[in-house]
Amino acid sequence: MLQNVSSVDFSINGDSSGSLIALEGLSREVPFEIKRIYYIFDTTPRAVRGKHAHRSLRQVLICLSGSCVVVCDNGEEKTEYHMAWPDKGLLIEGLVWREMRDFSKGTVLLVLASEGYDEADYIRDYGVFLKEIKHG
Ligand code: T46
Repeated sequence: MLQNVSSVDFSINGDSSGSLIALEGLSREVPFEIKRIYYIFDTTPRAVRGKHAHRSLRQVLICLSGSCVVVCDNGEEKTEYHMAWPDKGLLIEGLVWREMRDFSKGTVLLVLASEGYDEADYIRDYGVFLKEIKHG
């Protein structure tokens, strides 16, 4: 695991009729107040999304259906996370460049975010990302 990236297991409430996972903000699973929820779906097989970092946003990514790969990069090393389980989240905090790719058909990637949408929080240029990592 890279620094600022961690995997979180969710408890499943299940019985013979199916499963249910409940997530609340400010909990072990989601250690921030949830201010925004969005989901990515209808992706094409060769799509590569993300390609940015966030200055202060904290997020938990959950692959509800299908599968994809999230590549996280801290400017020195990259780690690939295989996402295919609705009971596992990927918590990303701090300056981490992320890319999402290898989407299977029917993938739904849910994201819980600590803040509303703010384009000023995005770093979309990899050179700028490296500079901010080095100089803060
Ligand atoms: C992230 C990864 C995991 C909005 O209007 N509101 C929103 O809350 C979001 C997230 C996006 N948008 C607009 C901005 C773009 O015009 O939707 C369009 C697609 O957004 P973007 O190209 O940033 O999507 P991804 O899949 O590359 O990245 C998203 C999040 O933006 C990002 O925060 O970490 O998912």
